[in-house]
Amino acid sequence: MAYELAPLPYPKDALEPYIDAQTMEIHHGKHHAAYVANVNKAIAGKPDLESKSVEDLIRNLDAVPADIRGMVRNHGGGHANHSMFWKILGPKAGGAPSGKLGDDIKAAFGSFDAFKEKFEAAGLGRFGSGWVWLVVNGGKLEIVSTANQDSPIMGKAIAGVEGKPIFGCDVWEHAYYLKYQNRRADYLKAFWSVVNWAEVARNY
Ligand code: MN3
Repeated sequence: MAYELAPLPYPKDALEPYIDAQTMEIHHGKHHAAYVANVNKAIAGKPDLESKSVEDLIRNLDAVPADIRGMVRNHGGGHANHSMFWKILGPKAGGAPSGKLGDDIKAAFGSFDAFKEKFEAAGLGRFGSGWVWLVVNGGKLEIVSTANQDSPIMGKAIAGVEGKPIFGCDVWEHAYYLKYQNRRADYLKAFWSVVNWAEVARNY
């Protein structure tokens, strides 16, 4: 097996009341687990692909045979995206980023509040399933959104956007529906209370 599902870095109820334990259990234990199982299945028996990190695998989808490219894009993307997602969340988190990241967010977006507003708008504006990201693109911080399990690291030709993601928010209904139902806006507002800015700063 090329990839494994890492355990959540905190208990499944650690993000309550913002993200509920049942959502975390199903999201990590079922959805993310399925992405791992399916990308492993797609690349099974191809050691040149199995030896790559999942990020390297999805960064160069041209190197993936056409008959499994769609599976690798969706499930490899899902594995990479969720692996980052669990880490940029955490209990006793939230607040505002400090240091260079905090300064650069203010410089790029005007203020931390203006940044949050723009990020939430991008999350709300994603029709259907996808992600909203903060990326570094050409040395600049940008907010972008992708459909399905596409990642900005797949590049513009595939994902429609590019850049190195430093954090993102999953806006698939499976990320919030049990607690928030149709209220994606409320989920996006609650998300700020569980962002682990120390981890985001490390990614930056
Ligand atoms: Mn998800």
